[in-house]
Amino acid sequence: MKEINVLVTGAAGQIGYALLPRLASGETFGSNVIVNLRLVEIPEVVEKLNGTIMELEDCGFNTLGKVEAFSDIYKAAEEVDWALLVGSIPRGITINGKKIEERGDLLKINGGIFTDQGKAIGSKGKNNAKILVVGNPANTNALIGMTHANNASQTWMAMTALDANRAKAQVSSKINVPISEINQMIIWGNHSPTMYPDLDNALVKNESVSSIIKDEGWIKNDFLETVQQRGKAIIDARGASSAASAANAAIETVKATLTPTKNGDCFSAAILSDGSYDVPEGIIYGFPLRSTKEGKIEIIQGLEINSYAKEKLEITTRELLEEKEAVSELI
Ligand code: NAX
Repeated sequence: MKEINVLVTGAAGQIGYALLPRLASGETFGSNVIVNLRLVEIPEVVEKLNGTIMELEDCGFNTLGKVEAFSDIYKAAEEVDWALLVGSIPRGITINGKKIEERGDLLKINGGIFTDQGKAIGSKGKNNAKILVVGNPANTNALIGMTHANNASQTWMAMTALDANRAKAQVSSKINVPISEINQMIIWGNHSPTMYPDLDNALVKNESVSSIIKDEGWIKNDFLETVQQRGKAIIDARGASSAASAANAAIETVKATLTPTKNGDCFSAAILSDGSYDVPEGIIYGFPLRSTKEGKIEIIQGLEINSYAKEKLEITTRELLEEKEAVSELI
């Protein structure tokens, strides 16, 4: 059987807990692929992974290979095919007596983590490895990691699939169609409240979702705000951030890259801008993506962006350029 090596950082965290069994079970990479898991945690937490490893063993998955715990990212990154970078420092944590509240401080601290992770994956990971950054601020973390990886054969992405799923769920209940009938749900820009979920290009049976809904007020206000603020609403309701749905979105992103995308659909993730849709090059930006039969990931071209959407794309672009500026010493 084929074997692959999958690295997961933040493996003892809540997303990690929901993610690991699904990576190991055969659901993600297929029932004929052995998955070796390389779990990474900070030194203070790495011991806890022994419990996670015992649980994974006790699941009895046929497709689970070797599971190892690391606190050294350079050792963990050896020969990895996939890296799911979930670990990061949350806002509000106290480091060296200082409470980290400012977005700028958070960007720099997490940026520091992604510098080393990038170097490790770029130098030790396999050529053609794929990297999905989940830890926030995901887009800018991915930019830092990719810069330090300096390995053009590898593909760095930041996760926006959870936002796309949240948008689909809202549309599904608004117009009473099954989620499976909603295609081409694009999340443009940053994984932050400036993201733009695009209902003009989203399709149900090849018809634009916005023209089916015919309720501009709902689209521009209720829908947009619900999707943009969904992460906060979940924290307020359950006292912890999204975990099962975030893990699910990570699994779906991996699967989307492994299966050719059907015509009239896309998957959502942020990748390095090549200037498509007038987005400046050099930022990691949410685009409509397709994976090809050859396993390449491409930005779907030629979609129409109306003037309202253009404004929204510019807002999220501006935020990403500001984030890039805030971490300029790291890239
Ligand atoms: P947890 O706090 O439960 O777990 C994070 C884990 O990462 C901890 O165990 C911590 O020890 C570990 N960690 C920190 N620094 C590390 C490093 N340098 N190397 C390895 N491990 C490290 O957070 P969890 O709820 O699992 O969320 C993880 C990240 O996902 C957060 O940054 C969160 O903001 C982000 N999210 C991103 C989403 C997205 O759609 N892109 C949605 C969900 C989630 O909010």
